[in-house]
Amino acid sequence: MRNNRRRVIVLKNYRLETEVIHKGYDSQSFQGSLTPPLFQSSTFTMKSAEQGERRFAGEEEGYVYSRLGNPTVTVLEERIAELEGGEAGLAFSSGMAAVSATLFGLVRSGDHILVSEGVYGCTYGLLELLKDRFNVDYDLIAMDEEDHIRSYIRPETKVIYVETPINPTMKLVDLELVCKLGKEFEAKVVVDNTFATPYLQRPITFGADVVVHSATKYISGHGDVVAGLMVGSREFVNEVRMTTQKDIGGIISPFDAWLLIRGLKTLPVRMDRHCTNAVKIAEKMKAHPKVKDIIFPGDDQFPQAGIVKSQMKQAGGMISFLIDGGKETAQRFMNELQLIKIAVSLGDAETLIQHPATMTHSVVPEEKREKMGIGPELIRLSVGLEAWEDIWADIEQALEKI
Ligand code: 4LM
Repeated sequence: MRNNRRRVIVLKNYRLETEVIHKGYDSQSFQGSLTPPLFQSSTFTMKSAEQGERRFAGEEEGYVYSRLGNPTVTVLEERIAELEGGEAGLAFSSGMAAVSATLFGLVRSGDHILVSEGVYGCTYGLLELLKDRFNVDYDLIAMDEEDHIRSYIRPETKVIYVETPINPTMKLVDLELVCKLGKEFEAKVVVDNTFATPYLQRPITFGADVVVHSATKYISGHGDVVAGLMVGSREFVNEVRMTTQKDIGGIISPFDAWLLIRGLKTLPVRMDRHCTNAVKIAEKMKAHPKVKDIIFPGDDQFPQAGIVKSQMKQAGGMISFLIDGGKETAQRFMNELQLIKIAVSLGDAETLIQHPATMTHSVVPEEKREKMGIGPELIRLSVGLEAWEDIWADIEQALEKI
């Protein structure tokens, strides 16, 4: 059996804003349908038993079964590969399916993973699972200083895994530095690009080997899909497709792929709006006496402003902030909000707010959470697409009440 994907006409040399709309799809191959058709089919019929044999033997291209490939999913995979600047893409049923299939594809028992000092709570859970059940060790470390990173690299270090910006502390990782060390020590660099998206940051252009996404977030953009994506070399993507994805099975449904193709078309315009709204909200928050601190890469006093400049187009739409008074005050503030929704996830049209210590990162033990910078005062805001004045008015009225 081999990778059974139908080839579509490949468009070349367009800008990202054009590729999000056209890449990986030729309408004339699909009876002129402007939008990619939804192939809502679990399996694909063969003309003959011999054709079935040839396809399973990998001697003939063509779709076989939707766990191995589906024409709607192929459009999405080719599109995300182009946007990230990688050779090939792979779609999954969730961000965690993408993260787990990638790590299972890269490590073996006895290996070590070096991880940025902070990752999404379930990624932390996966690292613990790998450690407990499969003897894969890991270290969560600050990746600011080259010597510090070097001191943690061992002969068994096979992967450097980073989020940048980190969820939810908004710290950044210098991708050029990390990729340089990855090459030197022959460790694969995996970057979770969920918060930035390829519109704001393209890790492969800095030398990263693999990019993963929770496509549930900005890539979908509409809060109606849970999905994941991965981009890397054709060799690695094919290997994952035919091993850790095929045999563990975390594939995307054709309908969810179709929704992501639709969502991607507006990614650049949505991201511009998320970013400009976030700048406005951050400015207002910073000036408010009840806000103790904000952590926002777009703030001119952000300690890693140099990294924003060197590797990001804009600072993104996520703001973390602290208000005095611990968990109770944070929760009281959230309960006073009227327009802004209390919900995990991010990158949707609606502004969302959550309390990482008790929500997305509650699985991380308190001591490690504190080390990552996730205390009870920290609140995470995903700035939506509404009028920024309305978002701010809601925050302001809630702050007045605490
Ligand atoms: C959240 N995040 O933070 P799925 N990588 C990053 C993430 O933020 C997430 C995932 C992977 C949140 C979900 C509730 C940086 C998720 C995992 O949820 O499996 O698509 O992605 O609010």
